[in-house]
Formats: sequence, structure tokens, C-alpha cells
Amino acid sequence: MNDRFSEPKTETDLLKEARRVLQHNLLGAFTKPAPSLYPHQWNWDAGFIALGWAPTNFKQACSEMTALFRGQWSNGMVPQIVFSVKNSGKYFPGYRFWETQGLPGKPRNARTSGLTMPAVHGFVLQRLLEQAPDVREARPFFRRMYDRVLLLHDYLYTLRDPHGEGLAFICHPWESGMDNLPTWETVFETIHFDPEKDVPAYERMDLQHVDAPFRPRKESYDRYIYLVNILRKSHYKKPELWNDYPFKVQEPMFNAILSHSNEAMMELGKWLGKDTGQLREWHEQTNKAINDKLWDEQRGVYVSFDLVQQRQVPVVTAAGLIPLLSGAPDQVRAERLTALLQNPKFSGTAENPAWLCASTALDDPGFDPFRYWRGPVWINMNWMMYHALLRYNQPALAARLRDDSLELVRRHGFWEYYNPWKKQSGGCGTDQFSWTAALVIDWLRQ
Ligand code: 2M8
Repeated sequence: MNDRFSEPKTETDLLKEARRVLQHNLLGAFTKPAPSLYPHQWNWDAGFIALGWAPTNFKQACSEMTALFRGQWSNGMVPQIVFSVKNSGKYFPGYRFWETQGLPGKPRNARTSGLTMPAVHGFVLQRLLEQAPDVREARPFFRRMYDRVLLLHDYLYTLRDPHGEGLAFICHPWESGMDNLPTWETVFETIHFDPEKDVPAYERMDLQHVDAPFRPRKESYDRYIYLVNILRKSHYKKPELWNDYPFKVQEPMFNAILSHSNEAMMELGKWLGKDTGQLREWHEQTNKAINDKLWDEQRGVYVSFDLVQQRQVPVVTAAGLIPLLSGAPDQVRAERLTALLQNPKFSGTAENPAWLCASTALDDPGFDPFRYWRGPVWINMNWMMYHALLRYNQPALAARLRDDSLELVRRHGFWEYYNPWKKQSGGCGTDQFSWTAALVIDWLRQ
């Protein structure tokens, strides 16, 4: 890349470089996650990216959210990807593959995928409001967004929670945002399909941008496409679709983010003069359900629940600590989680120390320090964990997450993810990654 950055040294340099990354990936109304690997708008990326724009260009921060919600379906679903018309040929699966075009309930003026992603928007809006240069001027934006986000939460608590448990299920690994966790391997052990017959022909584009050892294996892509094919054949909507649909998982991070966004929306709602009773109920119900159903007492961490097999999936990942963000764990569980973070599973050993926080536990059989979501450190996970630990009055551990993150960026640049081993250390995936830059900006403004 000819505009590679020189190694930033000071916080001022880092901030300058971070702003340059966002500027470089800016496509007008929204900012793409990375220069070539991800040429469209992604759902939770947009939320993190908005936080990066907020301090210097509040209008752009709002625009990220508005552009994303232009893709919202009439049932409330906010899509994983809103496709940019100009770049439609460079990413797989492109919008044509999803066959969402012309479906009832889908917005006419936006091309979208047919899945959703973690609902970060509520807590992003709250953080944007804190930074609004002119609160009165920004009020119509927040009023509009409040209604949109409420509609999204309503979708998650109805169509994704048919038994009213307070836990929304995801129907595809892509919906978790952590597409390649070993958790999904375990879920797929009981899903049988024939890759020759049940997976339509497809050509991956990601490997044209990034080396294969950093990306998911072919078996994983076959699974992703197998599930998309079932969904698109059903037009993403038949209620009976879910009866024999093979992948329905209640995942702790997805639900903790939703729960935290409910809390944030309550604050926003009060400011807008709304009745926030429903949001409080959702927040309390979800925190309780996370504890009742997703806590793994043996491992001292939250894990996913496979609704098809009716069992927990006992894989230790960084996602299992994120319920701290919504205040779900009591003091005893919080202590077990913080102990876990500091034990060899995430911190490594004196001989082989690790940066916080590996996406998959360092001793998990599926752990891989290079492959995405199988072990590398992700800055958005660290940022959420940082805020979660502050909530539980753990400033020193929170500071370690922030310092490790900033040090990784300082040493290696704005990568999508980083090798967690301190002795190997390096950036992986794509360079000039937007949410890495955006969250560095957010950290440095504090
Ligand atoms: C990654 O996912 C996309 C599919 O959604 C991909 O690999 O093609 C994930 O890391 C996801 O969390 C992220 O939102 C997306 C764009 O950064 O890339």
C-alpha cells in the first residue's frame, strides 16, 4: 500500500493517523470498514465508526447512523450490510446473492443483506448525545433514531424471541459479528448437509484481499452459504421457517449488547419525554435470562445456548465476558469473570504472556493466533470490555485493556485484529481498519 503510515509514536500522532484512516475509508454518507476487503456499510461497524467521527465531525457521526437505518426493514430488522451501489462487484456475498431485492418489507431505496448484527445502536446514540455540540439542534436526529432503534429492539424481542424468554437468537454466525468462533463448530457438529448438493456455487472474494491463514476455512464458508441459502429460499420471513431451521443460538454478547442498549435508550427516552417502561422491562428480563440460561458454573463464564439441541455450548470466548457491560453478573460472578481474564486462559503465562484480550481462550482446541475470531485481539471487544470493567469498579484491569489496545496499534498500525501472543505480536487481516481507528479516537478523547 503506497500510503502506509509511519509508525506512530505519541498519542497526538496516533490520533492524527486514526483520523486519516477514517478519512481514507469515507465514502460520503458512510465510512466503509476497510479499504478493499469490506467495501460496503456494515451494521455494528457503523456504530463504532460513528464514535470515531463524533469529536471532530458530529454531522458525519449522525450520517453513519442515518445511512445504516436507511436499510431497516419494515419489521424492524437492521441489516448486517447495506450495500454501496458503486462497489457491488467486489464483495461476496454481494447484494444479488441475498435475493432481498423487491421483497415486501424491504426498503426500496437500499440494497441489503438479509441478516442482522449486534444492536450497538442504543448505546452508541447515548454516547453521541454526550458529545453533541448543540443538543437542541441535534434533537430531531435523536428523536428519529430513538423510534428506529426501538423498532429494532421490538423485532429482536418478538421475531427472535418467540417464547418471550428475554433472549434473542441469532440465525447465522455472521449475526454474532464474531463469525468464526469455535462455538459455531460445536453447533455445526449436529447440522448435516452435503456441500455438493446443499450449497450453491460461490466464489470467495476475501482471499483476493487477505491471506488465507487469516480468514475462515472453506468448511466455514460452506456453512455460512448453506444457511444463507435456506434463508433466501424462504424469503427471510415465513414464520414456520424457524421450526426446522438448523441454526438458532442465544449468544451472550449479542444479548448483553442488546440489554445495554436498552439501558442507554432509557436515558435517551427520558430526555425525549418518552415512556421507557418497556425498555426497563426488556433490560431486566434480558439480564436475568443471561444469568439463568447462559452462565456456565464450571467454567465461570457465559456461554451460548443452542436452541435446536437445547444445550449450552461450552466454549470459552471473550464474548462470555461481555455481560459485564449490561450489569448482568452479580458480584460473585463478576469476580469469577475478572479472575478468568487474568488467568492463563486469557493473560497467558510469565514465559508466554498475552495481550488482552484473545477472542477465543488461549487454551481452547480451536484457538489460532492468526485466524479471525479464533484467537486474535479485536479492538472493539477490548473497548466494550474496558467500559464493562469500569462499571464493575475495576479501573486497573480496565486500564490494562485500554493500554494493551493502544500499544498494539502504536506498534503495528490500525489492523483489523492482532496476534494475542506478546512474543509473536503483529497485525492480521486488513490494515487501515475503521473501527480500530474510531475506538482509538474515542479512547484518546477521554
Ligand atoms: C467480518 O464479517 C464479514 C461478514 O459480515 C466478513 O468476514 O465478510 C466480521 O468481523 C464482522 O464482525 C464485521 O462487522 C465485518 C466488517 O468489518 O467483517
